[in-house]
Amino acid sequence: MIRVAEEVRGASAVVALETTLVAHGFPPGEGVQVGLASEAAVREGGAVPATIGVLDGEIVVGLTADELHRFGADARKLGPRDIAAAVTQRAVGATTVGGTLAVCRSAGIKVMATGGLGGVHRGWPTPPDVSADVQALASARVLVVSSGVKSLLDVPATSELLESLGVPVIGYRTDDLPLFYAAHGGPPVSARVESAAEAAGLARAHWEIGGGGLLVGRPPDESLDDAEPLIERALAEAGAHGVRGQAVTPFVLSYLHRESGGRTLAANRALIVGNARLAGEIASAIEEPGSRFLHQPAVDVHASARPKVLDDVPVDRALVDPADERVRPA
Ligand code: PSU
Ligand code: MN
Repeated sequence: MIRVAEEVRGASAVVALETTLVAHGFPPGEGVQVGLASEAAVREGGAVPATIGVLDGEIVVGLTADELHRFGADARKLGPRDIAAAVTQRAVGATTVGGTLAVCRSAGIKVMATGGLGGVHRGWPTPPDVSADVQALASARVLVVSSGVKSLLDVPATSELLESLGVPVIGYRTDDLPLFYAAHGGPPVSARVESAAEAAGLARAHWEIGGGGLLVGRPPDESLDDAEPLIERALAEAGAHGVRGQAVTPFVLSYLHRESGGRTLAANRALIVGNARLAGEIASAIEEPGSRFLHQPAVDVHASARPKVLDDVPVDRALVDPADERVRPA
């Protein structure tokens, strides 16, 4: 049921890429160009790209360029719940971040790149729309590089949900989560890294202690700071047209691309390709022996979690009865 391209099978450092943005994130024809440019960027970063989608009754890990051209606007959008149906019904299926992560889990791929993660929609619980991307990320041992979460969402609520689910939100050379088009202004990240190697070390440490997915937020190189009023208009327009569920993102993106005179389109393309390059660098660094030890103090969770007053208490006693120790310091 899963066909893994030969080059992907033989590679140690692999970056998964989704097909929803190819099929539904850009005007016809342009998504494929963005997909191919992302693949080239992964290679520049030092890894092998594996673009994922469903074709002819198979989950394909590592689509060829010819196959990628079949992912047009009529492709089904596949979250994790939709993959099996697309396989058995032999549909052309474009995987979202969540759908791609579900495939990464079975294929053993550790890094993925995208534009923006899905999350909690504005106005929750009306509509009660939370992207399956979030749960998929929490449960897959995959590091996702994005420019934060999609700007049309409730970004602070999505950040809170990621914390609840134990997903580290790492800022790549930033202290706050990028807002997709805008480089800054999101909620604070849970840790900041300065390099791909540092991100790789942090991911390996997270997985060593049994953790699942991680989000690395990379700010776009050129910040588009005036998109917000346009996003609000796009969402109002979507509501007025009764657009719901999986159709919201494609509707809003094409509205923005049209109304901004192509500025959001150029920004979206550039940030996706930049994220793919960084993901390539991180994937290749993850495979370096010893990357876990590059920044060991930053992941010494016990040291930072222990209350100050317990600093001199032997570790085993501190763990047995910390509350008691606080009253009667040793
Ligand atoms: N970000 C983009 N373009 C996109 C998406 C995100 O720049 O097309 C897609 C991703 O595939 C993401 C999906 O997984 O939107 C989330 O959709 P939903 O909110 O319906 O789960
Ligand atoms: Mn949704």
